[in-house]
Amino acid sequence: MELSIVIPCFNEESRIKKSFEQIVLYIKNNNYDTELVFINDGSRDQTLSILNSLVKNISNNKLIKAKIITYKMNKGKGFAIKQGLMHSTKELILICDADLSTPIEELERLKKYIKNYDLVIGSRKQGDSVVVLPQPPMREFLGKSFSYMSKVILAVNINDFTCGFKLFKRKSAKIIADKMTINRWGYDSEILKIATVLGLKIKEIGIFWKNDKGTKVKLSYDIFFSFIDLMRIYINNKFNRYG
Ligand SMILES: Nc1nc2c(ncn2[C@@H]2O[C@H](COP(=O)(O)OP(=O)(O)O)[C@@H](O)[C@H]2O)c(=O)[nH]1
Ligand SMILES: [Mg+2]
Repeated sequence: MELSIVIPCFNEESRIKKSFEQIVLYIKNNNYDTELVFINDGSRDQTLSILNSLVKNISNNKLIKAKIITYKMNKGKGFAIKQGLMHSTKELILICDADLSTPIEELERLKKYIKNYDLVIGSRKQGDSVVVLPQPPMREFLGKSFSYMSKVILAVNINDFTCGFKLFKRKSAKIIADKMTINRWGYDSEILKIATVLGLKIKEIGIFWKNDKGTKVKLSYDIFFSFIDLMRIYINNKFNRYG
């Protein structure tokens, strides 16, 4: 299998090494021809130097290639994901969080469906989802409200919009990335709206998810702007910008 793994990183100095090692181990065990695409989104800690040395350590590995896209200003996860999708070159493209809240092995579940779909997304809201450590109650409530509003306002029939574990066929990743405009947290809903407007086939799959306490989401601020993003997506769609 040919695979790109896109990992957005913002101030991940304490989490990225462990996740990197887990991903490399998984790739070796499965013999996947893999490209790792790290986006260092204006981190203000040691993320970049840690990434540089991790990538250097695997530079002799035939199975794994890695690239780091880096810029000085923090632009947001949506912007970082867009860069990652645009710079990915393999047949299948996975986006996943740097904390591996969804363990990389869960790709095996998504992979089974990608042949028949354009986009297969991890979900914490399916019958067979396993959520070990839920998010704090307020965050979970706001997350659910956001998914519910995305579903109703954007008319997209998905239950969990914001799980950071999504698998794309290259072609769908490219057309979606080309149309993405949301730089911050509302980007998930935009991806799924674009996919729906373009008539791409989406499959939502239950995955294992374990909350990591080190979140960078600032509840009031980020959630407020996510709802503004939702309105922007709605308006973009009304003006036919995703078609
Ligand atoms: N590019 C980018 N990525 C971010 C930003 N904030 C968080 N992330 C990344 O998004 C992923 C999930 O972040 P996290 O803080 O764990 O969010 P949570 O799990 O939804 O609470 C991680 O890979 C982070 O590095 C940001 O401002 N820019
Ligand atoms: Mg997290």
